[in-house]
Formats: sequence, C-alpha cells, structure tokens
Amino acid sequence: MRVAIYPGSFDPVTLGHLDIAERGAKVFDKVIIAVMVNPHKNPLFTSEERKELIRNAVKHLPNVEVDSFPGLLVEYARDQGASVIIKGLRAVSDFESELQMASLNRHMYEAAETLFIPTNHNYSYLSSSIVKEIARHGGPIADFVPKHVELAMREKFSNQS
Ligand code: COD
Repeated sequence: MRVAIYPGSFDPVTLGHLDIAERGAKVFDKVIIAVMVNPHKNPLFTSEERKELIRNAVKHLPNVEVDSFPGLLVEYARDQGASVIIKGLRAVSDFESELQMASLNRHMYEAAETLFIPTNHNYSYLSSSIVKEIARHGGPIADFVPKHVELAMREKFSNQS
C-alpha cells in the first residue's frame, strides 16, 4: 500500500491545500494530512481545531485521513510507513524553502521521497496567512476557503475583538 503524508500548518486549510490533497489522493492508496508544527508561525487555530476543519473538508475523500504530530516530520513518516511526502508548490519562492526541507528530510530518512505537486493556477496566490489577514479586517474570503472554515474564522476574529 502506497502511503503519502501531506504535512503543513493548515492554519486554516484553504482551497489551495484541498486541491493538492485531492490530487494526491488520486495517486496514492492512502494520504494522511498531517497538522505539524512550523516553528516560524504562530497559529490562530489549535491543532485540534485545524484537524476538525480539515476533516470536515475531506469527508468526500475515502482514502484521506487527518492527523497531527508535534515532532519531526520524518519520525511521523517512518511511524506511518509512508514512502512519500507531498508538498504543494506555488512559486519559485516556495521552491527554495521546500527544496531545503526535502533535502534535509531525505538526509534524515532516506526512504521518504518528496513529491512536489504544482498549484492549481486558480489558487496560486492563496496562503493561509493572506486569508487570515483579509478575514481579520472583515474582508471577503468565501472564494478562498470552504464555508465552514469561513465561519470558524469569522467566529475566531469576532472573539478576539
Ligand atoms: N496551492 C498549492 N499548495 C499550497 C497552497 C496553494 N495555494 N498553499 C499552501 N500550499 C502547500 C505548501 O506549499 C505546503 O507544501 C503545504 O501546502 C502546507 O502549507 P502550510 O503553509 O499550511 O504549511 P507550512 O509550509 O507551514 O508547513 C511546514 C511544515 C509544518 C511541513 C514544516 O515546518 C515541518 O515539517 N514541521 C515539522 C517539524 C520538522 O520536521 N522540521 C524539519 C523540516 S526539515
């Protein structure tokens, strides 16, 4: 069974993330979307909240599971018997940091190959950070995230103000 991990912060999950998950699910027997810790980011949603938002968004994908892990991605990949790490690529700016992570991950765990899936051009400009920035100011985000994620963001920001 070919198992792939699709890791990220997913704070929150966007239509760009979901497009990558759907396309990954067509290639692998099982895809695990793993909510991980990016030490450079200060999350808006807890890990549990992010998992729940993703679960709601991938209900239509029977071979996709959602999980979280607080440690190293390669440790998680090894535990899960995953041979592939899926990453989405939006622009050259993504490539630089993703290439660095792919090389380090392979150095730490040779069995894991990173597979880059190019963004759907409809979502190439999308990031969780930019969606949060728009939502924080009450701007329109319906084209960028599923409805339940939009509602969760509205609630989060209304509680913060
Ligand atoms: N279109 C296509 N792909 C997209 C889009 C979009 N619009 N938006 C995001 N993506 C891709 C990203 O390129 C990425 O591949 C993935 O979706 C997740 O994105 P984010 O922003 O939610 O997640 P990141 O980039 O913060 O995730 C970084 C990790 C959490 C994966 C990384 O920090 C990590 O592996 N942490 C665990 C600790 C570890 O092992 N560190 C050592 C790494 S060498």
